[in-house]
Amino acid sequence: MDKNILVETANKMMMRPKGILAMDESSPTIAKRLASIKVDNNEDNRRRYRELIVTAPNLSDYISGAILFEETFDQKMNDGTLFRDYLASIGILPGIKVDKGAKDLSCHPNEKITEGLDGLRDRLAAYYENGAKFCKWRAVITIANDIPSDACIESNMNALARYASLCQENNLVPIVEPEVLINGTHSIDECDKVTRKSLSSLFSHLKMFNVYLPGTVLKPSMVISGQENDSRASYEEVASKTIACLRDFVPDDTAGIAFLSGGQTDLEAESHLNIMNQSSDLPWRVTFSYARAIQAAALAAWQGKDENLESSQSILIERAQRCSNSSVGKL
Ligand code: 5MM
Repeated sequence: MDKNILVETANKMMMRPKGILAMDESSPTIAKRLASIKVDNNEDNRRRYRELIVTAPNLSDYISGAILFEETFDQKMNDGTLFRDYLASIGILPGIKVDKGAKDLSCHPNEKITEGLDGLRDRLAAYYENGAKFCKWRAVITIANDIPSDACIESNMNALARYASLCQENNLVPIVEPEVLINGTHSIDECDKVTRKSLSSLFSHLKMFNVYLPGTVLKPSMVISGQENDSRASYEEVASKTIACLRDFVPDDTAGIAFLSGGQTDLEAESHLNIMNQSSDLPWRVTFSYARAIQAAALAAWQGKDENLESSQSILIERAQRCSNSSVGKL
């Protein structure tokens, strides 16, 4: 592990006023996204859509790094350039999602465990060799009756720590993503409790595995009411409870925080981030690593048609710019 390389990469990822673009939808997820616009889910259409994203004019003004799915990491654009090389050429760090997805947790109905540790060391060495600068692994925590269980939280946080230490051994910055899902009727206080328990467990596992925090980026969900809750908390309450929770569990020397949007509307995702960044004394950089809150409107505008390419790219850039402004509290 070379700490200087890790810190240099992490600092570039957290550069103001930028954030990280998540475009690493796995095969089942990209299938849903393309189905939503009635476009066939084949390799060429996945390439066309992702090429639309990375070639949006001036993307690198707002985006420091892009998380790719492994297919995209090894894929060529229409002119034969590898996506990963193109991103590097425009000043966007290429990263890769390395988990193998959230699978059913044995004997724990409705709970998931993220898989992908077997063989990970060799895969990481190859990704680094091929130009990846950082990686991502997502753990999923569901709030419902009697869940999450300790088994779900502990096993997922242990896997995140094992993944993070393997990344750092290969000079790749790990993005650790413990997502407490927004789905459900739970209150913001229930979300707060579960997020606290998850972050407490995560940072104790990271410590146990000697993960170097200045070379680690946290990608958390916000502390927020469930999507089906009848009286959802205000933007101000989400922002203040999220920051209070992070202050209690995230050590100051962590490289930075880049939120997922998790099904929030575009307006919610940008407003929450903007309010959080209006406090001047945060110990870490707090930015975004959104997928849907940057891509959704552009995807809907594209509809798989070349004639919609430019208008779709303008929408994508507007979303990226608004998220960038929020990441410095200037929306
Ligand atoms: C883009 O989606 C990522 C991969 O998820 P799947 O394995 O389910 O396909 C996901 O980890 C994403 O990076 C984050 O959730 C951020 O995306 P949102 O849409 O929540 O901002």
